[in-house]
Amino acid sequence: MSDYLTIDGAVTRPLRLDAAALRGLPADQLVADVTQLGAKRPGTAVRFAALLTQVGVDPQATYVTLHSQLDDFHASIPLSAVATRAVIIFAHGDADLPRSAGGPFRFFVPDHAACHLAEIDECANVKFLDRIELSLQKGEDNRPQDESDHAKLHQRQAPHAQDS
Ligand SMILES: Nc1nc2c(c(=O)[nH]1)N[C@H]1C(S)=C(S)[C@@H](COP(=O)(O)O)O[C@H]1N2
Ligand SMILES: [Mo]
Repeated sequence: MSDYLTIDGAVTRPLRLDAAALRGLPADQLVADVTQLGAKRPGTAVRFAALLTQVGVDPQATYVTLHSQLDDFHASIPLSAVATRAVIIFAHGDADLPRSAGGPFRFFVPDHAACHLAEIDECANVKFLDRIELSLQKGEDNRPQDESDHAKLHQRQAPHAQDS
């Protein structure tokens, strides 16, 4: 059974994709090595812009909300800030992206700010991503607001994740 990524909300053609479908996209829609974009771990990604083109975004849409049902983590960020530069990491070599690296799908914004210091921060690099929702207004967002909440979030993560 494969995991799916859904893109819906203010779009013309909602989409549901698995990693195999992403692998099959033309090379110019993929980033073969995300460490080139500053990612900490190696991986292959699809350009967010390519997926936005596929779904046909409502011109009125201004926010994108990144959902992880797995750990109930959600970030809602201005679409214009990430539409052209964000990617979604979905593979590591021939394998699917492991859970330990935030897989099966992980949002990644190059040049993000430190956690909770700006709207586009490291917290917005949502792991275990299963749904990307476009909307006309800001959506669900439960990223930590201060350092104490942020520290608590890191506490509940696996030990490998506690170094950021
Ligand atoms: N689903 C989900 N994504 C998440 C988080 C989380 O708790 N859940 N934490 C965020 C924060 S605060 C950070 S610093 C990075 C940590 O990524 P890492 O585990 O790859 O170091 O993931 C971000 N994405
Ligand atoms: Mo963080």
